[in-house]
Amino acid sequence: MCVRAATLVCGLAALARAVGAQPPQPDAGTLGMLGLDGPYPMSREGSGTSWQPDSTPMSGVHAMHGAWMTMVHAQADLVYDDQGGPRGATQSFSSSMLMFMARRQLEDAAFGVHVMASTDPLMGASGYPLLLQTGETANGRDPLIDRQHPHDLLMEAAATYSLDLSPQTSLFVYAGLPGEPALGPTAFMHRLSGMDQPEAPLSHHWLDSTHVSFGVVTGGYTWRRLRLEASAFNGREPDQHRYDIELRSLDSYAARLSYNPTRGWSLQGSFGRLASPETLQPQVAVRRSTASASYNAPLALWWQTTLAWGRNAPSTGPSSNAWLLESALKLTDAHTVFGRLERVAKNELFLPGAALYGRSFTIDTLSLGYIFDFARLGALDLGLGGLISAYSFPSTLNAAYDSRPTSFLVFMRARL
Ligand SMILES: [Cu+2]
Repeated sequence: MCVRAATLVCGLAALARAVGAQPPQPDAGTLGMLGLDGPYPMSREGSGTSWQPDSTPMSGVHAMHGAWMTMVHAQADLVYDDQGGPRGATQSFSSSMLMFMARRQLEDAAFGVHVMASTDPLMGASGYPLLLQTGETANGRDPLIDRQHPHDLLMEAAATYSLDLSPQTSLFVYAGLPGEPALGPTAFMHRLSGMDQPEAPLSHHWLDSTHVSFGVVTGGYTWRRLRLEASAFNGREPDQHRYDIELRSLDSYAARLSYNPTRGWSLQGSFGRLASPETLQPQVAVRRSTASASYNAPLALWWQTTLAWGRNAPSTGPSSNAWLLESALKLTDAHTVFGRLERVAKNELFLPGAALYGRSFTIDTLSLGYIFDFARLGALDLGLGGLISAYSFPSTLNAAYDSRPTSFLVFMRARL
């Protein structure tokens, strides 16, 4: 191996072997599948190159085709959305995600492919109503407010190559167009604690909004339960044209340290500098810091909880913080309960010219939901769910939002 690999690689390997006494064999978890980006259980891999706890159950359909292992995972929600108060709206929409992964074992390396697509653009450029949500644009001129932008048709097209230096040590590279840089926790629709919830978190643009970045290159080093990785990426948020591929320079960078101390825990801290994230304010750079912990409690079928913090420090204007506590508990094959509690400081709730334009408000929101998986057709689970959200904010916002708006969603879900 050292003949092929660089001296630095061999040096790191020797160091890792020296530090990690008696390296055990790779732990492939209960299903025996190894990750795309390193010799650890595949269940550890979240979105992009992020980690979640090793004991996270894997969904989807797995198959072997010669030296290739493939996995297909899909989810589609048909949602009736009723957001309360004067700024609320009702809308029916569907959101979906189709994920394909493939892994090929090489002699002491692995090659992996991630492809993810979504029919979200069909809901229209302005997405769906979501009270107090901000971020991105529908027309290239006005910011979206009280609405959640749709995701792009192509959410990820990435390849990875990981080189095993020892049974527990590896190097990897990941390149995606689009892809997800090493910034933030596993994205909300991929982490177990958040994927049952059919709406995006209000903290999306503090924690995981870079999950669809048009141009990402990441390199990293994994030693046992620790990973250090760094990315160069295009930090501009996707534009309103949701069917295209956007080409820009890799003007932004990020680095993340991930640690899974036990099978039930996953921790990460990350920092990134987004050179010009917003189309509408291209002159503003943002420094983003995030930290998160996810925990799988050994209760019922599974129970995952995530606590996350994110901070955006723009090059002009005040910094803002977001907190998220999110949990989902699968009691039986049929019954899942979930919830999300967030605190976010938002200063983009009003357009220029409004009296409250530019003012920052601390928003608290709590969403609680339940889904009943009533049928299984082959590998497909069909469910019916509901979600109710309540908010708390300064009374200055009452004229715009009412004092106590409530919102609800009902949805049908198919999941592979
Ligand atoms: Cu997103």
